[in-house]
Amino acid sequence: MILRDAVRVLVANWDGSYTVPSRRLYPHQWSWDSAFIAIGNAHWAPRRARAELLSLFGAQWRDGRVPHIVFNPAVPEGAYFPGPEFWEVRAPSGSATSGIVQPPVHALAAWRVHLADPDPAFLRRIYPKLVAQQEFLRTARRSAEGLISIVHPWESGMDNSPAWDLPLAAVVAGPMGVTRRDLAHVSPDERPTDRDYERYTALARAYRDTGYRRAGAFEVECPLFNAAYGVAEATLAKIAAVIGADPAPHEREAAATTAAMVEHLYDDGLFHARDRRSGCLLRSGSAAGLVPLMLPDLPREAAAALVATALDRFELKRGLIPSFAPDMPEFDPARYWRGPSWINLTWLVWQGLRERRPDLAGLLAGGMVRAVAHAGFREYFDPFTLQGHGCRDFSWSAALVLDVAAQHGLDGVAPPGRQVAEEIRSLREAHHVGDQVPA
Ligand code: 2M8
Repeated sequence: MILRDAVRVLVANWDGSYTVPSRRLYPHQWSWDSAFIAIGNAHWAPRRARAELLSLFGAQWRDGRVPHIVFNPAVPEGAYFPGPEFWEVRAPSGSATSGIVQPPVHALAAWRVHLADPDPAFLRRIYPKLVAQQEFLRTARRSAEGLISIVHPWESGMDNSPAWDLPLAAVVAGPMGVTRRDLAHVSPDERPTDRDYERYTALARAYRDTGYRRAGAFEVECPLFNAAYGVAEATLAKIAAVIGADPAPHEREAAATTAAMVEHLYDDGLFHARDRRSGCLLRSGSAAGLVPLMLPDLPREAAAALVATALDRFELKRGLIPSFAPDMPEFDPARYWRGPSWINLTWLVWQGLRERRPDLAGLLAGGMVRAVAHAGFREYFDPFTLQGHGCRDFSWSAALVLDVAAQHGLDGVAPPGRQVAEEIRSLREAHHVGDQVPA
């Protein structure tokens, strides 16, 4: 059964204190992957879920930044490019890391872990780390208008989105001079091109050469990233209330973020990225623009317009959100972030619809379960045929389907039936391993 198989994937990808996204393609710890994985693990292995987040935050930098990769020293340098020798940096803990970040979905993850298995001591421990993560983004990346920018497509998590084609074209890059490792595991037509990789590498190298301080040619305000930042503040307010801290500053910050996003990034039924250099909206058809549905105080009219766009341009009724709108010429149902559906992106939109439109949330819950039942825990899926693409046994596909099943059952009907609840309970007992929470 699906839930048992999901746990099998997560057990196989567990590395002692965190979970690799994929054994071969991504053999280290990734930042937002760990957040999604913790959300799924919370239902059957809550200690493991807490360990996952705490081990990621163990590599937090002094400036509060949470690096997008924490490298496992036991994995050979050649197993992943760009590895630690490229990034040339260590966290205060001594771990080799990258120097860029990913969308801050970790406060939400910590909260969901707490809801599944209440533990105020865990919340007390992780709260200051989550606050520091937000503080880094405010200090290093926020404009006077109140929006956070990213300095590399990898920071968006949607690395190869057509939304980045224009700003990326401004990056001057020579040949990479190194071998890509990803193509040893996945077909080239499902991954970025060499030209993209040359630019990714040039940008990351330029940022590294400023000591990870100054943005290079690429600086954009991404709606998914800003929505994650705003949701993190709204969630920190809830966490603060549980641990006796003051929720008010977080509530104010969340409201200000939503207001700035609506004022500067919203147009015509979708949120768009904005190029910090030119000040221009990067009007594309990226599903990142639907993620602000998660903002609790998004004005009603904007939410209704996003729902209409999701139904119309993103064909929500099929049950999966394509990463890029199928009505756009750049749409490609199989290539990385240029069209295929990802479970995490669909999950984020599902999360944004649960209270607003439970009927549509149910369709997405059913769609995510159907995709993995059809193709297995693949990295991404053709939104029309459900054909699986990218790597196999991908951790967040397994983790988030577990979460969806725990909330919605396997047929998209909330609350889940007795059978699913019992299945999850039995998984919890069968796998209740004594994982150690890092000191
Ligand atoms: C993908 O990104 C990495 C670089 O960070 C890569 O292509 O090598 C993205 O899908 C990203 O969102 C994800 O976190 C990472 C690991 O799953 O893989």
